[in-house]
Amino acid sequence: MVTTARPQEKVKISQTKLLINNEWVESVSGKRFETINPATGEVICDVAEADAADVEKAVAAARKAFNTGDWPNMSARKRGELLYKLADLIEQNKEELALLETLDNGKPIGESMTIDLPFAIACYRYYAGWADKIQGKTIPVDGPQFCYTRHEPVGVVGQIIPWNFPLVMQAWKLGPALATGNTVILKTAEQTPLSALKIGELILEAGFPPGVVNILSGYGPTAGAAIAHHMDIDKVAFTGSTEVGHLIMEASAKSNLKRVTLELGGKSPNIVFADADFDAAIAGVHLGLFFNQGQCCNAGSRVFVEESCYDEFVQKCAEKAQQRRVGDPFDEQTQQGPQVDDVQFERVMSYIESGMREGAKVLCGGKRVGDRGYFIEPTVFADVQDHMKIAREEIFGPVMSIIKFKDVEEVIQRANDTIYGLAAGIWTKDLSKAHKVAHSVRAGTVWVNTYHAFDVAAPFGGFKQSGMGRELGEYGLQQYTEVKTVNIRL
Ligand code: TXE
Repeated sequence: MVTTARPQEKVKISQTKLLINNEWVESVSGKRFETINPATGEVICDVAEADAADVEKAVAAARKAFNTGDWPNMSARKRGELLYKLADLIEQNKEELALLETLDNGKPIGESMTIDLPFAIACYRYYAGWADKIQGKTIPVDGPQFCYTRHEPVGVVGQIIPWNFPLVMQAWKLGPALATGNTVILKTAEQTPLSALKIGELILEAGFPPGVVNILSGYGPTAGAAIAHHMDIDKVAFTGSTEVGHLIMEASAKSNLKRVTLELGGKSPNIVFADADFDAAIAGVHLGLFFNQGQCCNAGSRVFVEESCYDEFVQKCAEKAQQRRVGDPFDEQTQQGPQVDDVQFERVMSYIESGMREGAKVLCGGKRVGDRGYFIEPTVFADVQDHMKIAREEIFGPVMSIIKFKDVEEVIQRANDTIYGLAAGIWTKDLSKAHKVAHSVRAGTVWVNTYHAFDVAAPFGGFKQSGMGRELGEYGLQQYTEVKTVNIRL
């Protein structure tokens, strides 16, 4: 049952303009676009719509701030203090931000409050701590020479983020970029511009100098493409679809060879061996797929289950999915809200139809919930075959595909038979087996007897077409610095 949300009554929207050079401005074109509440399909408000002309203005501000403003002269420790201050301000405004996030994205308020906000805050604090610890090396070269390296900021950075974790993605991008001394043009996803604008207000309140952070709401083919093609942007960091990831690389190649980091799609295997803790595996597989309405790049979307426990496991998965509480994201009991928009809703429904057409067995779900908003029943397919579309393509919705396997070697080979390589899960009590599979799966993160276990200190990113580069942790910093070698004849 979907109850009607009355979110507008609870949420304050204080900002809808673009943030350029520490000023809130309308777009050059004067255009605005609507952002929709996915729980109802109603318009929340409209926001200024950036395109190439606004990107131009933002790049000029970011370039000035990088070359001549207060930013390059600021001590690294002071940069860290600004990031700590921003984290504190986010914490003070936690509830307002969580409400905005739930309104614009549709994720359950309980998750916005206990997962997204704490994770974003932790990320700013983590990178605040790194700001004055970015160090090069002294290198023992031959001859009477003194050689050392400096890790200098890359420069003006364009960051393009998706809608599935708007605040968290903003933190993953801004935290390391600012800690290392870059200036930023951040473009949010057109589905979810609101929480980032509130962060913009807090960035001003914290006291970041003009031009250091510029925030643009806008569409991909206009504002996003202008960033990717810009001749004066030194690096672009992108999170989104693999399809657009290809376009970003191409734009870099055709423009100024700007540095590119990509965090893209996935079709991650979550492998359950018969010797696993059965209940823990059921819970882990459920969370691995259904968390965040299934809208996770690292979702465990191919559930491989060993033959000897397959029938019982499949039945328990369906029972658990049926118990999932779908509904008003502002209700604290809700576990699953709507998909983010009509496009994603249609896309997920078409994958469900394709699974049925190709002969997978629907154990539960498969239909829309209610008659307004973009809610989909938690859906479980069993007897999925490797060649089926639902086993090969990223669905990005609450649709679990369960696949049977016989032994370790076979499942490793099948788990790796994908263009993606973002994450993997393994459920077993056998330590040797866990290590063997963990080392054999071609994925950027492997979780053993857990799933979605993120930490700001642990790197995350993809093998193969799931991306390039790593975010989070110390590894994430490397993507935001250039190494300079200084060699002095003594
Ligand atoms: O992604 P897009 P969409 C996957 C998921 C989903 C599918 C499509 O499978 O169903 O992608 O989602 C900007 N130049 N992921 O259409 O288009 C866009 O404005 C520059 C996985 O939302 O890739 C937004 O800011 N930028 C994923 C961002 O790219 C462009 C998260 C993501 O949008 C652009 C989201 C262009 N030509 C979707 N076109 C993950 N890895 O977590 C679009 N954008």
